[in-house]
Amino acid sequence: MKAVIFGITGQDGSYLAELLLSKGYEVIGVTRRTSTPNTSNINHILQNIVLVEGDVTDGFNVAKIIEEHRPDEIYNLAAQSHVGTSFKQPNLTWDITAGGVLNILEAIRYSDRKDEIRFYQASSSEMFGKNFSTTKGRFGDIKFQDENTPFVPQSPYAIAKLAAHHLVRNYREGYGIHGSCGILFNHESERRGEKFVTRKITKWIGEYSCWQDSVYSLSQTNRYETDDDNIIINGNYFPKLRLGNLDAKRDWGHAQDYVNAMWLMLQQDHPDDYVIGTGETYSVRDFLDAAFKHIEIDDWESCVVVDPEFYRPSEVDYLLGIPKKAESALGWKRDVSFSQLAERMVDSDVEKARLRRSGLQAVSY
Ligand code: NAP
Ligand code: F7E
Repeated sequence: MKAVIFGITGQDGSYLAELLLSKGYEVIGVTRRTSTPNTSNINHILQNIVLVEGDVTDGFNVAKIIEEHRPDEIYNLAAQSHVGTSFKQPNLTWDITAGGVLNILEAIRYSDRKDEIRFYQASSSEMFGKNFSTTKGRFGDIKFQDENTPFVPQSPYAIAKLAAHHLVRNYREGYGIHGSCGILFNHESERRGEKFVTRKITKWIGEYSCWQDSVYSLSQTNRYETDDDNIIINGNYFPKLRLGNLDAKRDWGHAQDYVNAMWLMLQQDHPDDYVIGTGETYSVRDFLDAAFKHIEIDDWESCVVVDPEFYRPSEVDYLLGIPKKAESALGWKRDVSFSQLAERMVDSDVEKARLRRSGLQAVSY
């Protein structure tokens, strides 16, 4: 089997490539030209995959890649995927996140292998926006989202994703394309982009914990104080962690579990859309609790500054995905819990910070 992955350098692309290689696939990864290397997530598998240069906004290029490589499966993970950035660069977000999908669908539609190709589109829980469904629980109403919850997107990113989602449905119904959409709730990992809130937190913890060890080791008598923006130990300054809305609630899983769902969707005879989530929701505060607890800090409030810079013009307050359909139809289940996720991310970032400080950081070519 042969698969093309658009977005292979990202978090999900790298885990999906590993999964497909483990199943014996030939993997073709599409990467954009960048002025400095950005293959750190896939350096360990570069020998086993074929990388081709491409950009989903270039329709001719997309069609040529599909024509030349003749894949059985195409996974579109390419996107301008940062919600905050989508408010600052809405046009770019639209071109990549919506327009890019149209380019892939058109290439499949006109391919002589249209009926053989199976297509996965990375839809998002952000499409639900402010909306949720409710059900009666033991202690009152429970709010959740599933395949029947109507979409009310709240950002240029979510609107672009929803356009793409409807395009896939339209090409499925209109042209018989085998296209499935995974409506994935937040999933994170040791490879998560550093500007997403979980990784921003764990990266800060990694750097801080190494800095703290090094300044404590210089003196017997330690003096810990803080000012508005810094933590000060023995006269050495470390900038506090600056975050936005700490009350937003998300359904956070581990990316490794979620790429398995993508593959399972394309193994079905009939294309369909599936919600992938954990059925649990936690606030940014809860993530801070879990992550700081792992390095034995209870009062993370003294390390964090709430900065309006990181607030969004419109926020998604509450996400909790019910993956019942995926569990019963695909046999999908997640393995990594919320606290395991936070702990794995902290451990990885502490280790990375140690390597950076000791000058042993892995070099990427
Ligand atoms: P990510 O780490 O930001 O990866 C995005 C990938 O898209 C990167 O490989 C990036 O390449 C590539 N890309 C961006 N613009 C491109 C373009 N114009 N042409 C070709 N490639 C382009 O995102 P992720 O977390 O792995 O998520 C994968 C997909 O799932 C995305 O579509 C995202 O929107 C969606 N999604 C993510 C989540 C989540 O919680 N992670 C949840 C729901 C849906 P560069 O390395 O060159 O930037
Ligand atoms: O924000 C709040 C922020 O940027 C989570 C993408 O993968 O998942 C992701 O989108 C929450 C939001 O992820 C900061 O306001 C507070 O409420 O980590 P995030 P996201 O916006 O949920 C969905 C499913 C996708 O599809 C997307 O591609 O955290 N928050 N302080 C902050 N967020 C960021 N980034 N930075 C902060 O300083």
